[in-house]
Amino acid sequence: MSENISLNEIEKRIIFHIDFDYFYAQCEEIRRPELRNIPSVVCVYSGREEDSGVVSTCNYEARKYGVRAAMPIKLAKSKLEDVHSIFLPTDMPYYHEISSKAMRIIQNYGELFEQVSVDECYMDFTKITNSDFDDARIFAVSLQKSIKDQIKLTCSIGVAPNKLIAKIASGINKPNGITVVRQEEAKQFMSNCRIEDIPGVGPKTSKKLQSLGIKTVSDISHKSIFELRDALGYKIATLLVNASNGIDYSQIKIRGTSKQIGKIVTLKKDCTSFEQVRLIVESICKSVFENLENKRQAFRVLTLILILENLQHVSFSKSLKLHSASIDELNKNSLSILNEMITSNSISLDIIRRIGVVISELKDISGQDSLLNYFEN
Ligand code: DGT
Ligand code: CA
Ligand code: CA
Repeated sequence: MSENISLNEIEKRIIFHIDFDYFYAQCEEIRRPELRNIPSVVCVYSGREEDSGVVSTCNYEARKYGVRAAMPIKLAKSKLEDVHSIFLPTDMPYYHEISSKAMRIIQNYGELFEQVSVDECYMDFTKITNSDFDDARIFAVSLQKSIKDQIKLTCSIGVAPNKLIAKIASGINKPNGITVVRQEEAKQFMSNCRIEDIPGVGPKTSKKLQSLGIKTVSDISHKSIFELRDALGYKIATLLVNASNGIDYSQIKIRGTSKQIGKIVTLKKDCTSFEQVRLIVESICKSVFENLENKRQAFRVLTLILILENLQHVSFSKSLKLHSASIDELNKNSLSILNEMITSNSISLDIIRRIGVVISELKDISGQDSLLNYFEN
């Protein structure tokens, strides 16, 4: 999880973009399941007159009648005048609560995580899948299922070699869809997109491109950055030429407390005793701890991840009372969490395929003489 990754590593990445379906309207359905089969519309009322304001979002039932985000409420009502439908005001604190729960489930998968809005995030699944797109698809299914089972929320997932394509891909099979675009399909995938599908391309850029005779993503891919630079500026020209070739170097931006250090290993052979599992966990902890020591940091939250034979994913997190930079504490807690996970889920040791340890809520330890046994005051 170093900051400077090589080109080779960039090419092997597997990035997920996860976008919750018809988010505010779905949140309303979660607490009022009777809304599920009727068109429901969540609105921002301006308060001037009874129906003044705009549609914030609506469920897919309402979309069948042509209702869309940003549409005046009056127009939406006229589209739904012959059907039984429901119009509701937004309840942001409640949507944020659902969002936090879902984001926590996603983060528990234990890799690099970046939340971009209340209903969207990116996650790097390179390590956990060993850069294998078939495994990634199974993970996407499992992730969708975890969120659905735990909070009844559906989402759509784009799986791709970079953030740009993952973002576009998540919008393709909505709702509850998964779209996988492999590295070798990236350029072809982009050539099937419209220029406006590229995030960051607005009507202004679109117009400028038109005036240069550029109408499709494919047209852009035949240009050089140099040719587009004068009309669009270096930054946008670079973004567009790269994007049209299926390339995007941007990295997952880890913010604040979501910074974490983790390692997941694939077991070379089936484990038959807890002793074997213990040795593996201790060696993972050793490597994670070395990383922590190098960064001169302490951790507070510890997550154990088990990936089973069928790629089912079991994880459990524990928050320590105080920050710690002790390898003994890391070992001791990892083993007790693991023991608890195995027993409470009745997991037979021989079906464990991968084991991961992730520490998070990291904190710098500056001016400490010894990193060992460091505790926050
Ligand atoms: P989708 O297409 O299934 O992802 O549907 P949404 O509703 O999740 O659409 P998205 O992802 O573009 O937006 C996420 C939330 O942001 C959405 O539930 C409500 C809010 N939102 C989106 N567009 C607008 C808008 O034009 N005005 C307002 N006030 N809120 C919006
Ligand atoms: Ca959404
Ligand atoms: Ca969104």
